[in-house]
Amino acid sequence: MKVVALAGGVGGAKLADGLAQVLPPEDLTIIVNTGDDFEHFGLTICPDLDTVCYTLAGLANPQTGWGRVGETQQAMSSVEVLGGPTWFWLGDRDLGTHLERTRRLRAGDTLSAITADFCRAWGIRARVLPMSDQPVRTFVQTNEGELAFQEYFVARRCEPAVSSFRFDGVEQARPAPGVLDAVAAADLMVVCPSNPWVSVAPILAVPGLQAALAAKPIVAVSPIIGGQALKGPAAKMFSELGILPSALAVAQHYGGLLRGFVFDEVDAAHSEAIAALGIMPLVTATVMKDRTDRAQLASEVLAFSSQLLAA
Ligand code: FO1
Repeated sequence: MKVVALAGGVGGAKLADGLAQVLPPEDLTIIVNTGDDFEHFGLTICPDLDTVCYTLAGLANPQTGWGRVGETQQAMSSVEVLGGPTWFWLGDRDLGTHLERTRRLRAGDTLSAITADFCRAWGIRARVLPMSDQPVRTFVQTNEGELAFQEYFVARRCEPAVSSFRFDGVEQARPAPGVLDAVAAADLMVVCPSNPWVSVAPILAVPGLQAALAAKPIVAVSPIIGGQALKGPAAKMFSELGILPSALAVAQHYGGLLRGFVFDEVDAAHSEAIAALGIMPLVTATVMKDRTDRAQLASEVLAFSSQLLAA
């Protein structure tokens, strides 16, 4: 079964790793949000791409989910002594990724070509594609005005209340090479348990993506468990947008896009309401504490999807 996953952030990266463990590499493409990307110290930082790649390569920091395991902190410690900005912390090995990516972007290479080369170097066999080679930058409208995404997320620790989102540059963006072909060839699309507002929405906003997806069976995994996000501001965002955060709210948010929806046992009471939306529910354990849990959830998503496709 050829699978295309949409991912961003730590939860998305974990399920992507589960899918990579159980699918042949040639059957898996992961399309990653680049709306979180930004320029810092003159470098292009792509947090979601790096989180997905480090996770697939077994290089991710298990404590944070982002950045690299076994990091040293010499560069930022040095910046700190000099009074420079340390609000966005870059470990030494991670910094090497940003240096080399930025060098190649300046030399005229595309983000998708660079990502493919980095994946090869890191031993990642599934295909990882940025959603677009053109820059798209998420901005968050808040009660304190508009904030660039990392300013909101890291510098302000998601404290301001959100009212809407803007994906700057998205109208001019095109799907990265391989994205539309992968979607066209896919038997199944999986929306990973990523933040619907700031990880998945930017991908869906790339012109041509929604139209390509319209004909495809799509199964999403809920990032909301028992009314909370395991990590990040997804539940807080739902509340601030006037929506009670729940697995049902996520299913309603994706609505007609979905054929199936996978959500946690603690939310089993939402099954009927989700089925009433015309979306097939699957209730299972969705918390991924280790690599085995990731593979287990991925297997269940695929088995459930096979049933859906056969029905
Ligand atoms: N998140 C933080 O909360 N604080 C940081 O200092 C930080 C640094 C960082 C460096 C590289 C990277 O790839 C990600 C980093 N993140 C950090 C996480 C990241 O900003 C967010 O998790 C994503 O953008 C949201 O998906």
